[in-house]
This record gives sequence, C-alpha cells and structure tokens, in this order.
Amino acid sequence: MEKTDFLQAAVPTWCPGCGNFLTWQVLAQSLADLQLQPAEVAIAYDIGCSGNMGNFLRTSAFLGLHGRAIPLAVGIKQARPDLTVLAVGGDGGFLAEGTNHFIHAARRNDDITVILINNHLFSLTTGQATPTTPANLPNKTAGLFKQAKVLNAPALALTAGAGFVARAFVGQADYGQILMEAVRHRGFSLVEALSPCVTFDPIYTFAWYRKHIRAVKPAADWKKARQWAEGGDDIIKVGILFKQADKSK
Ligand SMILES: Cc1ncc(C[n+]2csc(CCOP(=O)(O)OP(=O)(O)O)c2C)c(N)n1
Ligand code: SF4
Repeated sequence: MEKTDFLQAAVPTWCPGCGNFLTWQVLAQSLADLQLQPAEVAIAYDIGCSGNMGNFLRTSAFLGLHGRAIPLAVGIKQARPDLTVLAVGGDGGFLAEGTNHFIHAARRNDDITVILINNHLFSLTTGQATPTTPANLPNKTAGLFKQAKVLNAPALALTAGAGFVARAFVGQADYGQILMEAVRHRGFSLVEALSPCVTFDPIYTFAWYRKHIRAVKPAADWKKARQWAEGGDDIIKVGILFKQADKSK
C-alpha cells in the first residue's frame, strides 16, 4: 500500500498551518508502512477540528458524537476483532466530555489505539478552555473557571493502567514510528499528539515545541514513565514513555 491509498481526494478544510495536517499525512504513511489495507482499518472520530480528519483519510470510519469516539472504537473492535481500530479526537472530546471512556478503555486494556490530538483548546468552537489548557494560555472562557490542575493525558492513562503510552510533537521526525508502534501494540495504546492550533493558540506554536521537547527512549519502568509524563521545568518529554508486554491475551 502507498500513502495515497489512505488519502481521500478532498482537500482538508483546516486553517493553513494547522498541526492536524501533519497527523493526517503521517498517519496515512504509517498505515501504509504497516502494510495494512484501507478496508482493514476502522477509525472512530470525535467531533472537532481533529475529528474532521475522518473526511480526509480513506479507511472505514465512523464520525460519532462529541466525546464518544472511544466507546465507538471499542464497540467496533468487539464486533470485528480482525480490524485494526483507532479513535482520533481532541483533548476536549477525550478529556472533558469523554474522560470516563478514556479512563475505562485504558483500565480494561481495550485493544484500540487512541490518538489524542492535544491543541489545548476546544478549537472547532473557536477557542474555549479544555482540561488541558495551560493557565497562561488566553482563551474565550478565561476567568470563568480556575485551572487549578490541568489534566495530563499520558499520566492519566498510566494511572488507569494503560500498557502503551506515548507522547509526540506532530512535527518530530519519528512521529510516524511512534504511531506505528502504538498501532502494533496489542491492547490499549495512547499517543498524545501535541498539535499547534495556529488560529487560537499564540503560545504553544511549532517554534515553541521545537525548543521545549526532549526525546526519551522507550521504557518499561512505570515510575519513570509517570515522571516523564508529568514533566516540569517547561521541558516536555516525548517518545514512547511506557511500553509493557502484551496484556491483551
Ligand atoms: C455533546 C456535545 N457537546 C458539545 C458539543 C460542541 N462541540 C463541538 S466541537 C467542540 C470542541 C471540540 O474540541 P476538541 O475535542 O478539543 O477538538 P478540536 O476541535 O480542538 O480538535 C465542542 C465543544 C457537541 N457537538 N456535542
Ligand atoms: S481552529 Fe485551530 S485546530 Fe482548528 S483547524 Fe484551525 S488551526 Fe487547526
């Protein structure tokens, strides 16, 4: 298979420069490199800018309700265990509306790959705060809620018992390798994709990420992974933070 076999003819409607373009292209390439056929892959999409990817990737797809892509993916996998099943959505969909599904799919070790495209905002609805919005990021709901603690997707997945947890900046050279490893993993796998929203986020830009990410080597040490997930000092650890042997069998 070629990357183009996984791409629809439609031109994406994202803002020029949006990080979603990279996930779209890199995921298509990764699925082709995994030697999968488009019909062997089913992707459940959330509602949001990220979820619009369902219109531009050529696989079996289900564009569901906001916050519900993960249970859709779980249901697809249960009905068709032969398929490679992914859920693609935003930090709003997976960590606000659908947090419960995220936690329980990780806890149950459902055999799906979750690509959580973290742009720090509810972007399709023009930039309100989600549970991942840093306190310093201007947004349309600033002042309404105190962001006492932001949710950290890799840390939450680790706490819930996920066996494969990764974080990647969408512009890093090995993003595709990380996606491929996540899809290969049997059991629940998470890739938090750090993806700039060039329209509503003036701080966490491509340039910002290039200065602040540090790659780590894949580990099987849960405590270390938890530390890497939490980070600190404005340095964000990227790579496969945690990978344990297949628990799904
Ligand atoms: C149940 C439900 N609640 C709220 C909405 C409104 N809504 C549509 S898109 C969206 C924001 C999506 O944000 P996120 O999941 O972070 O994805 P992004 O657009 O940032 O990629 C919201 C709140 C909805 N469609 N359905
Ligand atoms: S609003 Fe942000 S996330 Fe949505 S398409 Fe534009 S740049 Fe991308």
